[in-house]
Amino acid sequence: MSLRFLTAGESHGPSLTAILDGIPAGLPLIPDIINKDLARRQQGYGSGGRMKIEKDTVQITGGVMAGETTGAPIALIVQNDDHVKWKGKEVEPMTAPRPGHADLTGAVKYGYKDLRPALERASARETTMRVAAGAVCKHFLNQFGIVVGGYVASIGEVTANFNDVPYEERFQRAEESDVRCPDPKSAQLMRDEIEKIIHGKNTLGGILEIIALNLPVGLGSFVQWDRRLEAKLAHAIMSVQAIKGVEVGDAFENARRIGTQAHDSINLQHDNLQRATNRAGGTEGGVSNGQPIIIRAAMKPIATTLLPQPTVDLALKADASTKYERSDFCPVPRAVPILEAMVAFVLADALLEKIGGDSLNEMKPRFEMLRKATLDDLPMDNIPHIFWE
Ligand code: EPS
Repeated sequence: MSLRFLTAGESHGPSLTAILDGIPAGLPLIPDIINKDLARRQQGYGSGGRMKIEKDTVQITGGVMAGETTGAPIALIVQNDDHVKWKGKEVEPMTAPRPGHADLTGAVKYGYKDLRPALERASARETTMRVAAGAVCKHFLNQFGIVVGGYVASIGEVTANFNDVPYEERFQRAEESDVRCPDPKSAQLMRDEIEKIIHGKNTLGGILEIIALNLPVGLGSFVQWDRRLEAKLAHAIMSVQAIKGVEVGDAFENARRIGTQAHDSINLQHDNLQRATNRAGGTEGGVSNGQPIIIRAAMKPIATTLLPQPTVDLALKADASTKYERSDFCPVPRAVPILEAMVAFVLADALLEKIGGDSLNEMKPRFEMLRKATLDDLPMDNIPHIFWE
């Protein structure tokens, strides 16, 4: 792995931290680039009350000098404004685990005597730092013309229809919508669904699409299982709280198609190899093929519901109902920048693995020299040879 990042911090602790290690020197970086995505993560219809308390802004405390990365680990900190209300407070014991959350598995695994430590670290509040680190990765990819964007494709039973809309326009339209859906008609229906769910004291999930454009051919590899690009993408996406499924391209639809209708035929346009479709979603053999990367992720309705759910109180040793503090009703729109961040991290790492370099100046000429899917770049010997001698 060329690029690494770790996060630390609790949902109601003093602050959240990330260290992003491996970004080359010479990338201009100011907090505003990160703050823009942090603000996006805070917006979306169906969010809970916490987002009115927090004004997530980043402090860059390492790896950037005079507005440019130095090649050293980038250290990022975001304060939790809500912490002052929690510091020194006597909190109620939490002994009734929420089904679907980390409360029970956390207590069994770590032997907690109260469920709060599991809640505090498993909380999606941690995604603040993924977005912060991911914003740096996105900005790094932008230097090579690579763009990562996303939007909401469905919420509950409402599925949007925007097949004819180009990707860049989808991203733009999504940002104008408080449910991050590029199709205004469906966006209204999604809003109605969320409103119903808020009144019903429940939660709602959905499907998100994350797209990467202008990627070179050749990121990832088939030579080893852990180097396959879609495997790394799936891992990163599945690591996000409440994401329970991931698909690359038409994966599930392809499972119903016959072979000759499931792939993207290769044809020649002048000297370039072209595709009429992108059912593969931008990877073949674990390697990027130059087509847009298309990822779909399924987010479950989150586990914290205002409506009580059956559980067991571990202190009373009896059947009980879940207790509610505060949470989102539908965090799907807010998850767009989080998944973009994870995709950007994987792609930035794959690009660094492919061309390396300690500075942006070293990388740029290497990037320009990458082989493309053209006849000129693919000379074949075209002579018989003896196999395995
Ligand atoms: C938050 C995400 C959710 C919020 C959290 C802030 O996390 P969780 O996975 O725990 O539901 O509910 O805020 C709170 C826990 C709170 O005190 O309201 C986020 O994305 O910042």
